[in-house]
Amino acid sequence: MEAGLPVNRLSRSAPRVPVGIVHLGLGAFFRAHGAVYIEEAMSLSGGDWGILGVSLQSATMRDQLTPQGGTYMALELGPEGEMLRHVQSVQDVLVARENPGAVLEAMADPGVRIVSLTVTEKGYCHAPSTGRLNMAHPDIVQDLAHPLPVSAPGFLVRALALRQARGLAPFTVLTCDNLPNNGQVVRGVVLALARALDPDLAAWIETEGRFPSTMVDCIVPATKPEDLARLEALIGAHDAAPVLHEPFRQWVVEDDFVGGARPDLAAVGVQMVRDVTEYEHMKLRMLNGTHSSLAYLGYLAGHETIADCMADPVLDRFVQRLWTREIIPALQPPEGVNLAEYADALRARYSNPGIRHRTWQIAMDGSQKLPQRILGTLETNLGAARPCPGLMLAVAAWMVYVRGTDLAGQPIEVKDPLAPELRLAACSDDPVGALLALQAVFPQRLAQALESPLRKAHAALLTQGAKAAMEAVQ
Ligand code: CS2
Repeated sequence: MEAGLPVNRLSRSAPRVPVGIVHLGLGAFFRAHGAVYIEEAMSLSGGDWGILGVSLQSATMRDQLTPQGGTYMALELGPEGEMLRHVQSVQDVLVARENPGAVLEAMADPGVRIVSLTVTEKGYCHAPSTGRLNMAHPDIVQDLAHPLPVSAPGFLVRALALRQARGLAPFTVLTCDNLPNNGQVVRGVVLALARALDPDLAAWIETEGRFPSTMVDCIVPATKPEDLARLEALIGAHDAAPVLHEPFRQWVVEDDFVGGARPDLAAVGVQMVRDVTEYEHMKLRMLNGTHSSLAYLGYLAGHETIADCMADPVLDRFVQRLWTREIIPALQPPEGVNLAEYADALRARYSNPGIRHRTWQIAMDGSQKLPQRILGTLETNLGAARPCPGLMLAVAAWMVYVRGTDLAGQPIEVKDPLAPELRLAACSDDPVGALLALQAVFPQRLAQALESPLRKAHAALLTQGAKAAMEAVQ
């Protein structure tokens, strides 16, 4: 581009498609993953599966995407090169906080047959240690009292109520968040809220509703300001909301949709299965479990990104040891999957230098992530009397991280819905004991068993520092 010339804005080139899917939580992950698969499925097999994106809180995405006709660029960053795609499956964007009524009407539209979600772990308003709806959550308290909701469970329940009242079939609820048994979790929170509002509605959802579980995978770091300039140089137009992602992607979906209505996902490589549990466990424990371990330990060791962690031989060895000695032995592989090969592939994915995935970003919301990513593996290993000093060190690193100061005394910006409680506990005279007492994170039975090894790991971190403590793990 010559300096001084006005830069065009990215605009829609493909015709609009009728909306069949409302998606709650229009973040970078869904735009790089589900929205692309759905677009590919429509172009191969047709179907009215246009997406209406909904941001629950912020207007930013709507403000960025609307002038571009809902479209954006997805830039794939591979070790062998880059690939660009102009994604056009999102037709329109609404902001729930500004106009909850319009979102409910959209969800109740007869053409809509799927409501998908990426609202992050905390968006389900559940207790991470039990998976059950937290009735005392401020958003749930408000959604019980007011017909216009603010929470994701609130929108699902009120929209399903409209559909029931209008004699329509329910939509399929397709959760794409990194929770174990994510379909069961969302079904549980929806039914709990519906029961509290209207038992007839709850009974209808229980029999007619469908909540397939899914396993989703693609590494999509938050888009950074420098990425916008890079995209502009590549395409010669301004895209306010591009997404950057790795080449690898996987989507495993339980094939259980209301009336069988869904895009032809199998045609574009989505694995349609009867039961997703083993895939979910594998991915949450092997990928997300080591991601979180590297996030806390890597941050404390001074590493900015996952790729930086992998370039450090101490962390590279440490993460391989986590897979082979602690995580794989506690897993049942999905049929036909070799977990050692899966670990090798993860190692290569983490090392991709094109992907600048910050440890700080992954460290966010640890209270919502630890149970399914790490504590489940610890529990299985404790039951089998298998020591797991590496994962203990990772949990201990989280305990240091959430106090809000690193090992050199520098401040950390801790993002977590429980941040104030975590900080109080982590800064008390007995940080390990006080954090283990948080039952929303640690089930009581597990807290007891974890106490002594965690005290040891925590002390090792404080006295030796992160890298020496990782090196000492045998
Ligand atoms: C990451 C995930 O931010 C995080 O917590 O662990 O977003 C991870 O990149 C994806 O689950 C990969 O599929």
